[in-house]
Amino acid sequence: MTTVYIGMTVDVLHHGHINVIARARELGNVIVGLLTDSAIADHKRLPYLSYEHRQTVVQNISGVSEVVPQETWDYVPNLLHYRPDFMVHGTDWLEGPLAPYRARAMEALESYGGELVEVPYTEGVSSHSMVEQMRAWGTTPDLRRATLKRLIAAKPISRFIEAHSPISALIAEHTSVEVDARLRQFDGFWSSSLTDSTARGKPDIEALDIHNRLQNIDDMFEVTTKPLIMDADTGGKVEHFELNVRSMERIGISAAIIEDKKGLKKNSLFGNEVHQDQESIEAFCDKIRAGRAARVSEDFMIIARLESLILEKGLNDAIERAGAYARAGADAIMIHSRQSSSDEVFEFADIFRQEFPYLPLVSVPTSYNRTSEDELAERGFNIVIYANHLLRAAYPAMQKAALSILENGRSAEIDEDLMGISEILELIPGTR
Ligand code: SPV
Ligand code: MG
Repeated sequence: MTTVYIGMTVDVLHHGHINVIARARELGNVIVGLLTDSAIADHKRLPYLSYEHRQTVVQNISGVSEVVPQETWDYVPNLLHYRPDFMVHGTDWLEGPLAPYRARAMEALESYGGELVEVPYTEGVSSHSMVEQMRAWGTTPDLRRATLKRLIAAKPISRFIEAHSPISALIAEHTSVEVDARLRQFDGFWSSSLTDSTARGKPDIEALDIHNRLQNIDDMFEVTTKPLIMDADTGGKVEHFELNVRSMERIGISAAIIEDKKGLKKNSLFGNEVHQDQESIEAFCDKIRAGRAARVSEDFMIIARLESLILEKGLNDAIERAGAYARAGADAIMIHSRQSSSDEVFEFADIFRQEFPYLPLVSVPTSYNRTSEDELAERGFNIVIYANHLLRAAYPAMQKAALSILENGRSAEIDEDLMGISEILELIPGTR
């Protein structure tokens, strides 16, 4: 029986997909190579629907004989594996970023005598614009919360950045650059205790009430769709942490990171320059277990943060604690450091990975900022958090404008450094 291969993502099913499938069906038995989350994650945002959900949809389209995973953006591995008689694709790949993939697919088909059939691109319908429209409508707490685990499964390293207000969250949501024909974006937000407190003029000592923190996050959630990891400081008293886990889950937060300190917490980047106490291993394990028991959804992650290197307790202490926290059920481990080199966190990761090859590892390279994401991924880190950068960018810019207006007695001198009036008027849809 003649076989026909189509590679597809199918996040939003539309008649363009059906046109391609109908053409393929005329040629033979249709095998749909459905792109997996990890095949997609390297090139653009994860689809709304998980692989399993998309698979259910495609399997039930008439004319489709079989759905198989396409694990790579490139069609070649599946073409050489299934050796279909035909491959069908829309003409949208004749030029632009997909053109090299077309050339590679043609070469693979030629190598065993397969044939390429191209279907005119269906005008007036684009998955991309439909997905953008859906994103503008928003998301649900359940979908958003589950995205973190999907990202960890799909990407070598997921990229989170601090957001402390809706406007900073919009920057984190929408900023993207194209690098090597791939769209590079932030995968989600970090709600930092430092920047959340600082933006409200309060010290970073757990002085902001949790409901203030959650209201702030909910305001960001009003206008965005990406997942958020919350810096939950020490988690507070166990009984309070249990209640707070429920509150975090309910609004759609994906993870709480709690640090193994006790008493009055100070910011980690002070290290031992200020007095800070580390929690006992037993007490912190109890808190991890309590948080896990309190959560309603398996998608919500309790992440244990180690302060051993911050407090100069040494690598052995960090390793001992990491093992204990992992065995207590932590869903991931964050190792913090204030060194300017990543040597100590890399050493930690090497040892940790011997016992725990798969438990996700989180890094916060604020001080060791020359270490790249690729290096972190290579050494076994799954998440990188840029913990304070948007507020640190905003403050000096605002201060410069304030100073210039005072110095000059007018605003003309600073104007060219500012966003234009028409730009700010167009920034938020619906303003006009
Ligand atoms: C934060 O962003 O508040 C953190 C990370 O906890 S750090 O400031 O480095 O301690
Ligand atoms: Mg903090």
